Amino acid sequence: MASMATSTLTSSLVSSNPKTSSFNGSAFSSRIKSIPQQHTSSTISMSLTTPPYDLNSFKFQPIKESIVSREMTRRYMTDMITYADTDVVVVGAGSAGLSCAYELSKNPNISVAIIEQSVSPGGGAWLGGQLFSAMVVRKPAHLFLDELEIEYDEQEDYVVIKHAALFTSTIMSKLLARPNVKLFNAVAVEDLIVKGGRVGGVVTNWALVSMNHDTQSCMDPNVMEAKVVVSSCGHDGPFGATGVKRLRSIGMIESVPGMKALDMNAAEDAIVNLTREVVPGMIVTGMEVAEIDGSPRMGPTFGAMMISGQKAAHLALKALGKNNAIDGTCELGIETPNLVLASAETKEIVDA
Ligand code: AHZ
Repeated sequence: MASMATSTLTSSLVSSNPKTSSFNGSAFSSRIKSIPQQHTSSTISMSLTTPPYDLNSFKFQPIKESIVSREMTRRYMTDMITYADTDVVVVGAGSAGLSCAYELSKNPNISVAIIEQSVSPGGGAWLGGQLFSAMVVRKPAHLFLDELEIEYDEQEDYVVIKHAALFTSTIMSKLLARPNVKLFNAVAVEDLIVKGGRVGGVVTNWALVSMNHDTQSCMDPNVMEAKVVVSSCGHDGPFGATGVKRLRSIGMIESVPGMKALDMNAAEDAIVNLTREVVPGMIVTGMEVAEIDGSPRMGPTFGAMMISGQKAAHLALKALGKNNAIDGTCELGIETPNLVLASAETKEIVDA
């Protein structure tokens, strides 16, 4: 697979001897330090009462400014090389995109690049609705919260997380710690790569450049090839529904009618049911689904974003020829490190 070739390239960059290279930074392997996933209350109180340093005479280790620059540049450029050809690109890091990327990242053999135009990933999921904090999630989507170990106030048919930011920060912290995931924030998807009727990746640019094309002479974009693209750009707005609007303008789908007026009950079921591979190589999830299908919006209930994201991940696994919950070849919520290819036929498409 091409991603294996790039991994080899990456590991040769990564393993370059810092003493003999011009980078003068630490080898990447030195940054990998295992951190316990869960703290018991006793370990937390211990670390609060016995810090390993003295606040009255605190002094940092010295550093050279150029090393800081090189550490950041080397890692980012290495990520760009690694993810120039990736398994799945997720466009948009809102609640749907993050849920999709989290589910996909459970398979350590799949590389996942998340592209988010904003500096701040999370989309609309930092608040519950309007400016209120609480996030309402209708059952049975609370099972996804159980998996993420997010606390909630349980009611008969729904649960309430005390602050939407608790969901967003928790899923992000678990997702971004995984070695097969890279978030490229402040980067916008401007276009799609389409070959032979199949979406084969995305065209990217720094978001600030994308927003200022009319003030620049031509500034060409970059590209990222992907075996599967998941579009989770949310509903219409300055950047919203980018994926499906582009599919319409290049004639790959007929229309983008836009989301209909609010109906929570109809909307959430519809979003999950309509989450699908809309054209070969491109899956749509979250509120972007409502744009393409003209289904209602749900307003401030977030369960459909999570489950639509999960479904998009399993559709992507299916397209990659991996075990998935759509075919019933793996279960939801289970990490499946030793996946086998589902069919020789899809393997041929994926490897080609
Ligand atoms: O910045 C966007 C946001 O973070 C990002 N995005 C959009 N276009 C992009 C592009 N390149 C890179 N071209 C792009 N990033 O996509 C993210 C979308 O997140 P969101 O929270 O807006 O959408 P979602 O579908 O994940 O969640 C929708 C939440 C809503 S909207 C709603 C209603 O209006 O009724 N109800 C809910 C629960």
